[in-house]
Amino acid sequence: MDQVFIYVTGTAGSGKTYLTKALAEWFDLKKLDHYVVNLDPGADFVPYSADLDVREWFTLEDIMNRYNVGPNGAQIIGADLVSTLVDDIKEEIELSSSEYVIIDTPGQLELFTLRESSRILINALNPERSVMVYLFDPVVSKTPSGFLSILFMASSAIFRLEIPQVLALSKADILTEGELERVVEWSQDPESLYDSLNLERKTLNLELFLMLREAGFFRPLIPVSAVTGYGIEDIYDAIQEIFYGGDDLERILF
Ligand SMILES: Nc1nc2c(ncn2[C@@H]2O[C@H](COP(=O)(O)OP(=O)(O)OP(=O)(O)O)[C@@H](O)[C@H]2O)c(=O)[nH]1
Ligand SMILES: [Mg+2]
Repeated sequence: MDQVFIYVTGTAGSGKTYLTKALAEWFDLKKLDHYVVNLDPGADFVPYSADLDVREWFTLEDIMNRYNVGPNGAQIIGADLVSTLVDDIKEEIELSSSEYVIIDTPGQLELFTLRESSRILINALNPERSVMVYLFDPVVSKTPSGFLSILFMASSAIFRLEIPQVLALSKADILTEGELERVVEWSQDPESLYDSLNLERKTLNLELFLMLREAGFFRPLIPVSAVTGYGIEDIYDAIQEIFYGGDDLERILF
């Protein structure tokens, strides 16, 4: 049986770690065998029990001391060091034989989406059976230009990692019902976003909008809350749809 690798990604503080916990709890509840990986060497605390934790090899502090760099430099070195551990990581995960592997990625999005080490890891584990859940920060997403910027970042992650993506609106519990509906509508009906952007009167935004729409980057956002558990099952369903729904992966990746 092929394992499914779920990479939880998104900008700093968007809720990756708590979504990882919520997904793991949901899999527990449904008695679905799963394995949880923390790839963030800078995490002070993780609220789930990690089956594999990069901090077993090194922490951000170790790197700062050893290479005499600050926290940002250490994050970059940490991301690159992960690529040297790929064989160990792969071996441990394969030993588990869990069907689902949930991977919590480092704080800053660009560390995971832009560095070559992520590609090395994804390719070593199984690029054909990988999906990224991309979290939209709710506070940024509730303005039209904020939404567009995040969609742009999510789209750039597809270019870099070349794996299918499930878009989720995190911390849905902190938005009002009206805000939630509006943001979800923007993702489902690009014209409604165009109208909202038009009110902001920023030409560059409209250009970016047209480019993303033409390229087919608009996909429905799944609202989720790691606090209430809302939407977690929808994420699972979307992942199932990608791997078992009979859709051609080429089509999902354009
Ligand atoms: N209200 C609410 N708060 C949340 C939710 N998910 C996460 N948070 C809070 O948001 C903050 C950041 O959540 P994390 O899960 O640590 O975010 P992250 O993306 O892993 O953060 P970094 O790894 O530091 O980039 C924490 O204080 C969480 O308690 C949610 O669904 N609802
Ligand atoms: Mg985190």
